[in-house]
Amino acid sequence: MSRPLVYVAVQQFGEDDARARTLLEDAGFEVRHNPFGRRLVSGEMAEVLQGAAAVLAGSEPYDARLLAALPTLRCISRCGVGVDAIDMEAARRLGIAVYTTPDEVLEPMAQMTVAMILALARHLPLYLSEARSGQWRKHTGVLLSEWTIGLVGFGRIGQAVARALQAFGPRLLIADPLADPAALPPRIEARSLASLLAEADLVSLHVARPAAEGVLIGRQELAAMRPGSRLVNTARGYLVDEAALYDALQSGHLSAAALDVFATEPYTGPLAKLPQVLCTPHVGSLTRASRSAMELRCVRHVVEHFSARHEEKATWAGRAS
Ligand code: 8YV
Repeated sequence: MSRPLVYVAVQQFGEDDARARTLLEDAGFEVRHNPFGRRLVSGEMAEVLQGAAAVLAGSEPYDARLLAALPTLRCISRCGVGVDAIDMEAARRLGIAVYTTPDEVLEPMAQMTVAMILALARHLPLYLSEARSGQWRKHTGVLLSEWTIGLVGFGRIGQAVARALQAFGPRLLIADPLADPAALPPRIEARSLASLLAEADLVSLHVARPAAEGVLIGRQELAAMRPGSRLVNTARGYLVDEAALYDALQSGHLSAAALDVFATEPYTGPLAKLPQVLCTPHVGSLTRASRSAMELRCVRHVVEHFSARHEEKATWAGRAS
């Protein structure tokens, strides 16, 4: 009887903290790691994941066809919170459990977002680029208390960002059709998306909207933003029309942007060349402490999934239909 195989698809695993790796090995699983040093791509996944009982998943795509082609797969444990790359309906139908690490991403995401907002408030991307070309120029910044900041999406991450921002005293608006305006925390005002875009000096995205629903901030929404305002996106790249954003920045209608996520990653497009744009490689949740906590939680979900269900030996060989 072979040991159940856990495939570690996430790229960084156990780099700063060996506890998750040890926990996985001590639990008796056979462990195989993504050897490519990059995100898995859909064309290779059916082969690479064949025989796996569980996968420690990053943001690579798990569509219905792939899931159906992996008959031994019982559990997808995301090292992260978004399930937009997983066909949840197919997973449910096929009896594949999906787990995420929602608590562990809150603090790093909030801190990354605040870091990006502060960077734009004080023109840090611009200084970086000007210093590199030998320019010594001063640009007057703002205190966050001078700004109206609009948070699009007020789930747990949006709320964590709002709490962190309140230390700096900006006026805070939120747009979220699921948020009850009567139940909002103090000093936070609800708006429609259109009103928020028209009022905010900076708009930050925190929505868990699937790619299939299309772009949220397109040419029209960018045009509706205040002249000179800014966009921060730490959620998902497909939420923003990147070509329209580039045009809005080039024309000066938007004065700056900070982007951690892109429609296609790794991103090599023109936004990265603009001096007023801060680009980071999808690292919003990546801090030493939070990564360790995410990895541990991610592994615990797998260990608990299999031990709680007292899996019959026979089921390792194939999913019961
Ligand atoms: C990455 C994220 O998935 O939580 C999410 O949904 O976007 C990120 O945390 C994670 O870093 C990949 O392991």
